[in-house]
Amino acid sequence: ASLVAACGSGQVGQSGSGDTSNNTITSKKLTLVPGVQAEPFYISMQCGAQDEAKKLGYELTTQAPQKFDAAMQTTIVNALGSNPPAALLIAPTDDQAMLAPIQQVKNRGTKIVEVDTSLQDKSVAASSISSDNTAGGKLAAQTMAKLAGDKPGSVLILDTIAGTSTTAARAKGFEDELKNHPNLKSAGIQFTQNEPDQAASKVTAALASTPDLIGIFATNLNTGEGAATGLRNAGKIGQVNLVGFDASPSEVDGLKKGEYQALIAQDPAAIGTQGVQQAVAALEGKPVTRNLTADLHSITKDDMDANSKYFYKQNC
Ligand code: T6T
Repeated sequence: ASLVAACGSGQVGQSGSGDTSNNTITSKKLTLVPGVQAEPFYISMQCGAQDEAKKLGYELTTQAPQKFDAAMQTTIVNALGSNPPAALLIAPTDDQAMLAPIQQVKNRGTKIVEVDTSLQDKSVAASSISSDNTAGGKLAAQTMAKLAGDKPGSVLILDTIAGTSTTAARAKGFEDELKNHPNLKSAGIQFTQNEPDQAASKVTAALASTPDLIGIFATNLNTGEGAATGLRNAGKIGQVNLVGFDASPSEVDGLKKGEYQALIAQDPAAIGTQGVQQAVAALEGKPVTRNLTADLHSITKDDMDANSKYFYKQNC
């Protein structure tokens, strides 16, 4: 586990754990635990969260696991125990395995806000902020159908790791929407462990086993980067439509080069901003909204210049 320093500042003072009498810690300390370190989606989220925390007079630190991995994230969450923050903003890497460690932090008086991913158990967080991932999957399928025109063919879905709430919802939204486009057949969902190399191998295998493969839906930036590699290796760039999720610098570069035909961009900075707002509302006894959704945007090469505000950042 390591501290993400990409966005600078955000160091906390040694404020004590505060008064836990009415089960709320009264320090001004917020901690953000993203899914993984040094990734443009979470860096952009951190930038939004840090700015908002500063504006509202709170101190936000970020501690991110080296990999998108529940065991690594658990170690970080458990280590908060000795000096728990007033609120924890977290993107749970597993919708079940992260329940016990997060619940333990909550039991010590910390308010819990889910950002991006969420737990299956909806009783733990005070608020959850994410994209409407099911709608994002549907939007990806509609985009894919438009790209394919009337041409019939099969479409492969690349998911990340079982238990990731966001990408599971995107895959389901995509498959459900495919039913409205009878020309397109699902070639199934493949898990990639969120590793670009595995995504590339799954694409190589699908090209061999599915001669009518017409499109690939990559449910996040790592699956997208791997899919682009797989298509490049097979000389199939532009012949098989690649619709990706997210808008990392490398995906945006791929869109420009024609490796991707479309990207569904999230607004991670808004997720971070709203996460802090809800955490502070919970701490200050103000009304809290249980579920908030951030906007999504489908971007193609033709409109990418007009949509550059949705591209993710490498640093704040
Ligand atoms: O797509 C984002 C995030 O929404 C998802 O939960 C995990 O993957 C990303 O971080 C991109 O890699």
